Formats: sequence, structure tokens, C-alpha cells
Amino acid sequence: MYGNDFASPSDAPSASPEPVEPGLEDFWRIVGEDGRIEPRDAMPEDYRSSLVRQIAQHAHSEIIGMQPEGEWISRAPSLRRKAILMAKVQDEAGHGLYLYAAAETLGVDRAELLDMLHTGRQKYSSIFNYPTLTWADIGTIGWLVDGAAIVNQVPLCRCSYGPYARAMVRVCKEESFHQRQGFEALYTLSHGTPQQHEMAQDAVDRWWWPSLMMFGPHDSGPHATAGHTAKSMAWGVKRFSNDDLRQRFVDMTVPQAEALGLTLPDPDLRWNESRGHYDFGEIDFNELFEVIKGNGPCNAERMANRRRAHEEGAWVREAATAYAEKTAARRTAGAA
Ligand code: FAQ
Repeated sequence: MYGNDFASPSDAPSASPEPVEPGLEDFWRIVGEDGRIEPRDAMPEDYRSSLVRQIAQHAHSEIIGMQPEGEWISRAPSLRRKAILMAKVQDEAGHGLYLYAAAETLGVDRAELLDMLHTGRQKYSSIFNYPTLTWADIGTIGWLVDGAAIVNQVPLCRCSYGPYARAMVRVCKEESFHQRQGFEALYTLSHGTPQQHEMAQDAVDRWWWPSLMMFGPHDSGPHATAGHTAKSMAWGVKRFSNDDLRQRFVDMTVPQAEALGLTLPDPDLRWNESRGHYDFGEIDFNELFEVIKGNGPCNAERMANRRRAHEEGAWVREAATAYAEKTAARRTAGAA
């Protein structure tokens, strides 16, 4: 179990369906024992396709997520901040690579997945469709967006699909580092000049609600939209509901905002003694659904940049393929 992880009585995957489809007895036994399903194991087709959907969306989020922060590499306020930001953006590219590799173990091709992204048949996280207007946005992304990512992703280190779970261990270690550097950058601003403090507060005001939306729609209750949570939890892919993870994020973040000397833009945010959690205001899920549909402030720009980068990188892919073919041919000739 990874260091930041947490468990609850609802944490164990559900029991297998009755009757179990022939050939899937081992799958349900392994899931029930909290073991790992590996690429060659038998698995339900909807388990496989749902994992492809989630892992691909996650991978796409990592590489599109390079854009909002990448825009600030040339404008970072010092060489130290520039070096840190370059390393962070590079880490996100690496996360994309681990995740595309994990998806490929499920029998899909990375080129196919990228094509689905470029043609709008697969998505990426809503959060990367918001603009980075000032340097304070970079600290805020590290603090809130990476913070939310960690809360969501640490339980995925115990996801039932082995290659995804193993990829997440390294991703989460790096995300923890990203979160801390974001907090430190924002702390410097919030304890700086009045203008710097104001800039930090403005960034937090803009990123708070979109960060809460990262966890997805409600998965139970009157406002729930029928999503993937129930099935995903039965398979041991998701360990917690979207709402439980969101609550955990709020509970973790409020004291951090106090340490920063910044306020969170929610008049309904207050400690609830009887629940032992912070209450918070209603999220505007219409905004989330609009952003997912492609109508966020930066969707068009992010996709145009992504498609252009893909086209401009064609020669690199061709050269790598030619090199791999040449090396394989040489190896075969050597063996003969
Ligand atoms: N954005 O039933 P659920 C990062 C869709 S962190 C867009 O709850 P599920 C690090 C969902 O796909 C960000 N779409 O679905 C970083 C589904 O659509 P469908 C990426 C969203 O899968 C930091 C529908 O709504 N993290 O990149 C969103 O069980 C800084 C119903 O939703 C991950 O991908 C959303 N926010 O749960 C990088 C983590 N929320 O397919 C750079 C792994 C929901 O029915 C810089 N993924 N939808 O058409 C997950 O944990 C899950 O897939 C959830 C959604 C929790 C995102």
C-alpha cells in the first residue's frame, strides 16, 4: 500500500455476480482475494474495455496537461522555478508514456488511442481546459490539481489490473512531489507583497471549483448520473466513489489553505462536527458537462495544439520505426 493511502470498511471489491460466467471463475476469485489481474488472464470484455477507456483518458490527460503549465516555462520568474517547472512538465509526459504502455497490455495500439483522442472519441480531464493567466496559476495547479490527482490516484495503486496499478505507484510518487512544489511556490506568493498575495488568491478563486469537478459527477443520491462507479468498484478498479474522494480532498485542503493564508471561494464551506467532515457548497455540474462536451474556455486551443504536435512529430515516429526495423533485421541476420 502506498504511503498516502487510506482504507475504509467499504474498500473491499464486491462479491462476484451469481452465477459467474464460465471461464471467469479465476477472475472473480483473484478480484475477491484483492489480487492482481495480469494481461494474459481471462477477464470480462466490459472490464477490459472500461479499463482501456479509463487508462486512455488518464494518459491523454497527462499529455494534454503539459500544455497549461508548459506555457509558463519561458516566463517562470527565476532559473530555479524554470528548472522545476521543466522537470514537472517532463514528468507528465512520462506519466502519459507509462499509461499508454499499460493500456497497450489490454490489446490496443497507442496510435489507435491517440487517433481516438484527436478525433474526439476519447476524452481527457476537464481541468486542462482552463487557462493559466498568471504565474500564481502554476503554484495553484501544483497545489490543487496535483493534490486532487493524488487523492484520486493513490487508491489506483491497488487497482485490480496489475499493469495500471504498477504504473500508478511511480506516477503517485512524482505527483506528491509536484503537489509540494506547488504549495511552496504558492506559499512564497501568498506571503509576498500585497500584489503577489492578491494574485495567489485570484488563482485559487479560479481553480477551486474546477478542481472539485475533477473527481467526476455524483455517483449516488438524487443528483447522480448513472456512471461507471458501481461496476468499477465491483471489479476492484475504483476503490472509492467520486464523492468520497472529493470529500477527502476538501478535508485535506482546507487546513492547507489556512496555512497559505488564502481563502477558498465557498461561503458554505464549514466544519461539520457531527459528520466529522467539511460541508461544502453545490458544484455546478452543468459547467463540468459543458467542458467535457468540448465547450470549456480552452478545449479548442488544447486540441489544436495536440493535433499540431502530433503532425509535427510524424518524422520522429517514422525514424524510430525505421531504426527499430533495422535493429531487428540486424539481430535476425546475426542469429542466422
Ligand atoms: N473530466 O462514472 P464516472 C492528471 C466522465 S489528473 C472529463 O465517474 P469513471 C495529473 C467519465 O469519463 C487528471 N471527463 O466515470 C496532472 C465518464 O464519461 P464516459 C486525470 C470526466 O471513469 C496534474 C462520465 O464522466 N486523472 O492528469 C471527468 O468511473 C497536473 C461519468 O463519470 C485520471 O484520469 C472529468 N473530470 O470516473 C497532469 C484518473 N469526470 O466514459 C498534468 C483516472 C468524469 O461515460 C498536470 N481516472 N468524467 O463518456 C479516474 O479515476 C476516473 O476515470 C474518473 C471518472 C474519476 C476521472
